[in-house]
Amino acid sequence: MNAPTTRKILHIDMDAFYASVEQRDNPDLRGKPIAVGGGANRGVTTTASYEARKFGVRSAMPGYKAKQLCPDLIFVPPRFDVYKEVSHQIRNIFKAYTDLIEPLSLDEAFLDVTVNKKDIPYGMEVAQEIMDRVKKDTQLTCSAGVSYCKFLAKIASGFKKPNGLTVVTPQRAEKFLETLPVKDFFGVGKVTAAKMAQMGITNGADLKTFTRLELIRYFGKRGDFYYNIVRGIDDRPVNASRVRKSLGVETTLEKDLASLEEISPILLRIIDEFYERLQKADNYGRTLTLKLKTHDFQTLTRSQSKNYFIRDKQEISRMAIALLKENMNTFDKIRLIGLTASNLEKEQNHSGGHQLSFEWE
Ligand code: TTP
Ligand code: MG
Repeated sequence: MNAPTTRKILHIDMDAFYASVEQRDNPDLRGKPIAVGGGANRGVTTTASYEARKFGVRSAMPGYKAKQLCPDLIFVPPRFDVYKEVSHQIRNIFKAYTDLIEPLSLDEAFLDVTVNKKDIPYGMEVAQEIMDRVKKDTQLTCSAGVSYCKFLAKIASGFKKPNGLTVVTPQRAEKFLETLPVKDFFGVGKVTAAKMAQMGITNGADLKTFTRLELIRYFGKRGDFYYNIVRGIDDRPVNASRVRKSLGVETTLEKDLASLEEISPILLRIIDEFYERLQKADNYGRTLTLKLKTHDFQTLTRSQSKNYFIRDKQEISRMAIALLKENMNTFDKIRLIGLTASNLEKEQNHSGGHQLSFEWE
């Protein structure tokens, strides 16, 4: 960990995000225990205000249970558009410092600020500036973790919530990890934590007594990861690839085709593949787009949207075939055909798509 190669990684996470937005926009809710979600009788809580958390109300808790724990709990329906708007605002603040931003959900992201647009030498200073700007622009607070790798930055951001800033230097990393309960390790879920407890592993120091091979034997591929992170080794880059906004399948035809009779069987094959793709991703869109490339390389796209996520294969088929039929007279011959779903359910990982644990594989 020589100074020149040491990265500066930030993890920024909004505090009680949906609940704080609701309390910001409705003064009557301030200082009160609120839960954002379906209500006492249906659905689960997406998140709770700090006042409600004192009673044990948590994310993903059934409404009736939350109400049992906190009888005065006020349920507020979610307003995803507003959360998305705030998410854009904070993303724009991040962009003033770096383009290496990896969003994990609407309210949370990794930033690599080793080299940053303002030439600020200390990660902690960047984090403090970002926290101040978030507060100023959104009237909301966030917490930040600063370290030399993603794993430690993520854990650090949760350390002094809300409105907290925690730095874990390379020098402090190993000691920090030794005392950290394994259940708080980012990437150790409940099942793994229970298995580790059975093996006598409760904190980082316990985990360290196992060899790499032993951990691989017990936990498979993840064992290797555990071996490394407990030693503060995590070289994963901040991955600035964009959040998936569409899912699609397309194929270039063996020869250019002109008639509905010729194109239809190919479209049916595409529909099969497309549907399989959506199922595998467990992600569906509200918009279906038919893409055609003409023999002279013009791209035509024709879309249809619904106000719900289109999950039914027959409906997808009907829509796709109708889009093709309606547009048969817009080209002579085509050389490529494809189908895309957009306005995806899990576009931004909110609600059902929230990323509760991190994936290493
Ligand atoms: P988190 O950052 O996990 O939680 P939070 O911001 O509410 O609270 P904290 O201060 O502990 O960070 O999630 C961000 C938002 O995502 C949260 O406000 C609501 C939503 N969410 C769900 O919809 N379902 C869930 O299971 C979780 C955990 C969050
Ligand atoms: Mg948060």
